[in-house]
Parts: sequence; structure tokens; C-alpha cells
Amino acid sequence: MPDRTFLDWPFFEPRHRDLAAQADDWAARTVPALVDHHDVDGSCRRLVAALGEAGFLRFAAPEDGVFDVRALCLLRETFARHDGLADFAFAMQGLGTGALTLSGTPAQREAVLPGVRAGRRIAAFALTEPEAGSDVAQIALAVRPAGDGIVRLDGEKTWISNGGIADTYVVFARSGEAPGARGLSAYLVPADTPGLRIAERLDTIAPHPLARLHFENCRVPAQNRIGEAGAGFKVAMATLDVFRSTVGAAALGFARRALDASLARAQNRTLFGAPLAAMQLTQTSLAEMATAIDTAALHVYRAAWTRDSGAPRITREAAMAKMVATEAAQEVIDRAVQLHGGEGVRSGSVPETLYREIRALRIYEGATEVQKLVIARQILA
Ligand code: COS
Repeated sequence: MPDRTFLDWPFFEPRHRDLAAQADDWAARTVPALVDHHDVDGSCRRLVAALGEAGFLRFAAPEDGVFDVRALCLLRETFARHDGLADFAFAMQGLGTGALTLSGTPAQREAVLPGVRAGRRIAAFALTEPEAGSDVAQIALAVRPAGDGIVRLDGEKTWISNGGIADTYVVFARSGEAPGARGLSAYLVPADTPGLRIAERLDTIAPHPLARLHFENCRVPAQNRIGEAGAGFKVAMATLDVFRSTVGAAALGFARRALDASLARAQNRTLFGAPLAAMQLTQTSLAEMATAIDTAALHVYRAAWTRDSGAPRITREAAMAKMVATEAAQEVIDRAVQLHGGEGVRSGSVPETLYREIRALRIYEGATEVQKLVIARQILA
């Protein structure tokens, strides 16, 4: 049983504690039957539908347009503890529509969000390009007027989560009002728009739906623009400000599972005539794992609480939360592998699965090195 004492921290309200318990119970009963890691597309479709039916996606795409970031973090932490794909399916519904929730018009929101909330429509966030990942201001995919209230998109996006199964993409494009970060705009692009094709599906160490997208004379109404012309960079950053702390929360879920497995292992495994847990070296390891987890949790829920308390920007807090929690989780999971010995590297074992799952979180939505840049800029400003 994972440590639940953090739920007594003053960051939370009673509804958060109820939600965490409800999500844990739901995931234990529902998730195993929905997931087949050899069929990530099918698993994600089933998970999104079930998450919608259970009502959890109302937190990913809130009806009143206000994110409850503590709820988002608790849900990601809980789902990640049960299965990486369950967390992924939940999180991408939010990241894929965050720009709409934060900056969309009422008509744009009404057209997309009810389906996303119900789990009938899958969403994706298309920011990264072959030459623009960490450096968002380098985005090259072009959007140009094509007459009659239409714009055309030409270029490429890559490493797009839900690429291949999404119904709707939020695409960041160079609209050219100014060079660099000030010349980008965000557009809503339905997956079935002619001129948008899945150029390649990408496989990774912890597989999930991921693709490279090709846009060629891909035409959408100009009114599909989300936010002001030229404001795309800020729209992207505001979305990431919300979701970066939730990546930290997912890492926390993985880390808690690793610690639980390690505690069981340390108590049940006999070595040199005594339980592994009796060895001081094991105790040191377990103590460091538990401390890293609490440190990560404090950062994650500090960021979430700060946002929920009305801070207009939590750039620094969210960057710290993502960096601290993902790095801590990698450390904790590596220790779990070590404590499990051979079992720790057996394909399909809990530590081995977590070891693969955690790695990408230190990279996507801003690598650790980018978070350091972001934090330094905030404190120097
Ligand atoms: N919220 C709102 N506005 C923001 C913002 C935020 N979090 N961060 C920056 N801005 C604004 C700045 O205030 C600036 O506004 P003005 O032009 O009015 O002054 C503008 O956006 C440009 O900001 P900046 O000069 O910092 O842009 P850079 O190109 O130097 O940004 C970083 C560099 C590293 C911060 C940015 O590119 C980044 O976050 N990269 C990582 C992106 C990422 O997560 N990639 C993974 C893909 S998503 S899976």
C-alpha cells in the first residue's frame, strides 16, 4: 500500500482526498483489463473511453475553463502508479486541448471539448519539429493565408504523442508576424483534414502512440486559430506551465510504485541469513528513496497549489517540480532495479517496466536542461 500521508498536507482540500481515493479504486478495478502493452493504440482508445465514462476527463478539459491543477496532479500520480499508459491516455487529453481551454473562443471550445471530456475524441499537442524541440522559437511549419477565410499549413511535426490515433491536433505554426518566438500562431487541425498525413509511427523504449506528421497544403478555416495571431509561443508556454507540474506528478506515481515494490522485496528476500531490510546498506537506500519521493511531492504539489491559488504564472515552480520529480524518480527506480537483482531487469517485471517508463519524462515537455534555463531566467529577471 503506497504512502497516503501526503494527502493530509495543507495543499489539499477534502474533495482532492476523495478524488484520489476514487481514482485509485477505479484504476485498480478497471485499468488491468483495458491495457495490452503490445497494442498501444487499442489500449489508449479503450482507456480514453473508460476515463471519459468514469468522469475523470472533466479535469483534463474543465467545463468552466479553470484547471484544478492539484486534481490533475493527483490523477496523474494515481494512474501512473497503476500503469504508464493509463496516465498517458489521461494526460494527453489535457495537454492536447490545454491551448483551447486557456485561449480558445467559446465556439472552439464547444466544438471540441465535450467530445474530449466524454472520451469520444482523442486530442494531441503538436509543437515539436525535427529542428525545433527545446528551442520552440525555431518552429518552421508554415501557416499562410490561402484566400476565402482559409489558411494552409506546410511542414512537419515529430514526436507527437497520440499521433496516429488523435481526432484533433493543436498545431503550432510560423505565421510570420515577427521573427522567432513572436511570429507563431496555434491552430486547431482535425485529423481527417486533407493534406495532413501520418508520415511515420515512432517506437520507443516504453511504447505509446507517437508519430511524425506531414502537412502539405493542409487547409483549415482561418477561424481555427487559437488565440491572437503571433501569440502562439505564449499559448504554448502557458499550456506547458500547467502541464509540466503534472509530468512531475506522473514521475511521482512511478517512483511510489518502485518504493513499494522495494519495501516488499527488502522484507521478503533473505540474504546472508536475514531479510534484505536488516542490512544497513538496504536501509540507506530505502531512506534515500523515501526522502527523494517526499521532496518531489512537495515540489509538485507546491506548484499545483500555487497555480490553483490564483498565481497568473507558475513558470518557476512548474519547472522546478518537473525537474526535481522526474530526476528523483529516475534515481528511485534505478535503486529499485538494484534491490531486485536479476528480477529487476527481467522483461515485464515491475522495476524493469518502470525503468523504461520513467526515462522519457526527463526529456519531453522540456528536458531537465531546459527547466534549468527556465528557472535561471526567472530568478535572474
Ligand atoms: N508564459 C507566458 N509567456 C511566456 C512564458 C510563459 N511560461 N515563457 C515565455 N513567455 C513569453 C516571454 O515573456 C516573451 O514575451 P515577450 O516577447 O513579450 O517579451 C516571449 O514569450 C518569448 O520568451 P523567451 O524570450 O523566453 O523565448 P525563448 O525562445 O528564449 O524561450 C525556452 C526559451 C527555453 C523557455 C522555451 O523555448 C521552452 O520552454 N522550450 C522548451 C519547450 C518544450 O517543452 N519542448 C518540448 C516539446 S513539448 S512535448
